[in-house]
Amino acid sequence: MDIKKLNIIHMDMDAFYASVEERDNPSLKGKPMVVGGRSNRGIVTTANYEARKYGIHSAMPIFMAKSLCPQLITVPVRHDRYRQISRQIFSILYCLTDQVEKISIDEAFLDIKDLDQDPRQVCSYIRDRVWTDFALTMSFGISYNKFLAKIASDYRKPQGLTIISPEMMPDFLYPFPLSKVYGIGPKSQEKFANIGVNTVKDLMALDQDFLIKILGKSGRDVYQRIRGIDKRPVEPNSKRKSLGTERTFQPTRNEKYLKNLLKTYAQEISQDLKKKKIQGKTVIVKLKYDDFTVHTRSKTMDTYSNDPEQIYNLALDLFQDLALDRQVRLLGLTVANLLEDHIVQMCFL
Ligand code: TTP
Ligand code: MG
Repeated sequence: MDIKKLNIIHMDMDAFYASVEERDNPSLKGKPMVVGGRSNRGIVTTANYEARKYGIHSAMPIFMAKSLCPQLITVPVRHDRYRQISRQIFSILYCLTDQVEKISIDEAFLDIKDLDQDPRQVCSYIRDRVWTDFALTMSFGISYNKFLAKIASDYRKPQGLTIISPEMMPDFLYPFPLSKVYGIGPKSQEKFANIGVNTVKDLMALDQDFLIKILGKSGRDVYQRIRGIDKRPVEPNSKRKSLGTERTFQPTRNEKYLKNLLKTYAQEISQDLKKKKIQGKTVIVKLKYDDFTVHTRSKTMDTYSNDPEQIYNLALDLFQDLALDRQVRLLGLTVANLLEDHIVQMCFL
């Protein structure tokens, strides 16, 4: 098996809110603790792993958690703090690739196809970075689609790393309870249990039409996913991909005019990037000739920049690479491959 074909990673932080609280207040470490409302009427958002040994879990009322473990410590929720740390963790992911799909505050899919690296090394890089910077741990799942990568990250926690390769399918999933299969909610689980279907292996024996009867439209997805088929791509959360400008004018071959225009563009784009606190790595020059043919040239720099000189110099190189053998009616300049300033700084520490 070619390990690089396993290009989908699912990452999930371990006991996220509780771990952030332990990090900020180390005296909580090693003691059963939940994050949740101060009053007994509140509910548990999450429990640290010590508290989980008592059977305490998310969404359980605090009074019930305390009855299971009288010495339980409860810590109030600090959403702003978790969001702040989450943003920084995601910054580390964006340093590696823009193919990041955020699923929740502590969970993401990555498609690392373009990195051309061993996924285990990518995970270990992320793990080390997050540990060094935030003293927090996470679990990873590596596979060839989203469904399996998510199942894998949940398989061994905390600090887990599980790989599901095509060779391990479908046997690997056989013992899984239906609660682990995305698309089968508690009500459907009950319906299946009534007919003696409790595991993926049991589910495998049923045909697609039957699954559709019980699960509705998602029956088809479930039928395919347990067989290792999931075509959903990693969908990066809509982030601005590029910033550019272009103008159409009276057709011309005046090199000086075009170069000046390029300089103006570079200054405008640089100002815009600086205002938005972002930097770019790729510069693209576009020319439309009088006959309406469009030619572009692009180049990626070694480092991110929003400096007007640097953008202009590279744009000029690219422009000179394009022939001025015909009249030009449009000139465009774009800076792509964008990253926020604070992420750029983190990436190159
Ligand atoms: P999860 O990733 O589901 O849980 P977790 O990170 O605490 O633990 P695990 O190691 O099993 O991944 O959720 C992430 C955070 O979201 C969690 O720390 C608290 C919050 N959360 C709630 O507020 N309510 C809930 O019901 C759940 C499940 C999570
Ligand atoms: Mg988690």
